[in-house]
Amino acid sequence: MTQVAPAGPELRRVIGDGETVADGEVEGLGESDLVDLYRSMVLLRTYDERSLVYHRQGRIGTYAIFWGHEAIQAGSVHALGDADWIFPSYRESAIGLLRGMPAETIFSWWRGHPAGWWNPARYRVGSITVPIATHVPHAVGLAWGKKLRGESTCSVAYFGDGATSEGAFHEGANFAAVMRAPAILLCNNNGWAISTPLAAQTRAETLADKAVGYGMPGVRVDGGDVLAVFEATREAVARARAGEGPTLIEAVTYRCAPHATADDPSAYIDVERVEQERENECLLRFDRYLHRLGILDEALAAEVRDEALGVMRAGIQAAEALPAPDPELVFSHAYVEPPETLRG
Ligand SMILES: Cc1ncc(C[n+]2csc(CCOP(=O)(O)OP(=O)(O)O)c2C)c(N)n1
Ligand SMILES: [Mg+2]
Repeated sequence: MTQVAPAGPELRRVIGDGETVADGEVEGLGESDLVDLYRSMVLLRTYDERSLVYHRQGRIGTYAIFWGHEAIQAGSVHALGDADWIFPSYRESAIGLLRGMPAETIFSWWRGHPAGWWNPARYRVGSITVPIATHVPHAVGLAWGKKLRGESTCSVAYFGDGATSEGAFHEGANFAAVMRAPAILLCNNNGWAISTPLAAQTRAETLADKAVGYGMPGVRVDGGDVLAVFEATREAVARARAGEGPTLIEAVTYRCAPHATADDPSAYIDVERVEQERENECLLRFDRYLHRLGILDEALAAEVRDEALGVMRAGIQAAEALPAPDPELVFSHAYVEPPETLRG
């Protein structure tokens, strides 16, 4: 039987704190699975930290930081099958790395280079969506289509707390429930929609509660606990494959970084809270858990870190070595007949 460490009335957790809260475990996850999960988290963390540096060096454009959200991304992707589809928002821009997408491709996306476009079918990863929540109906439509074809594939849409106030979220969630689409709606509740706090966003007590209105299960997990996210997603995937329809997962976390590199959060953020949350961030928690189990030591951690750094260095170099794109491309897929003002 799976054990879930009790901590907090509703938030599901597996990882303890090494002191008063005991560690749980997830049934079916062996040592090598745990190390794989760790590798994925380090890869994402390294991507994110390097991206901030590359932005400051002028090597990529405005960048949406996901520091502290790696557990949500890695935990959920590891619970999927290879054929299942991922629909990321800008906050999950590097999630394709977990599907074998080259770092070069994602760096190119942030550089505004066409080499950053990919065929979604190749990795089963939809394009990075900047308009809030518009990919929720896409993910649900794909899942429904797969169901109509008799395939057992499911899809996951990633979006934020702010997205749950959007019409597209409502349309997607309602449609998913009505059609019993094999979709997982994964909300990263990081407490902020740019400078708007959750309390100014909704009167709902929890975002998982919204699931009730659509007639689907709503699950609340600790978004800093990679194993809790994994387990909740695995259950949602099993429901989807069994024909039981969609699940809304609310992964509760906290945004410890600016919304994006163009944002100055000092005007609205609670600096003390950010410091507290940074001390309890997801990678550190999983790192300590693996140390307690005797699965991870400094040598392995250093090897994983170095490997990820190597991937990033090679990725940015490859992206920078690409020839400049043809400016005509901006227009070539936009107009059958370019308007007079654009004809040169
Ligand atoms: C349809 C739409 N409206 C407004 C915006 C501007 N905008 C960009 S990010 C953002 C906040 C989104 O917050 P949330 O859904 O919580 O995601 P997070 O940034 O926290 O990951 C807004 C309103 C947008 N990108 N798309
Ligand atoms: Mg948010």
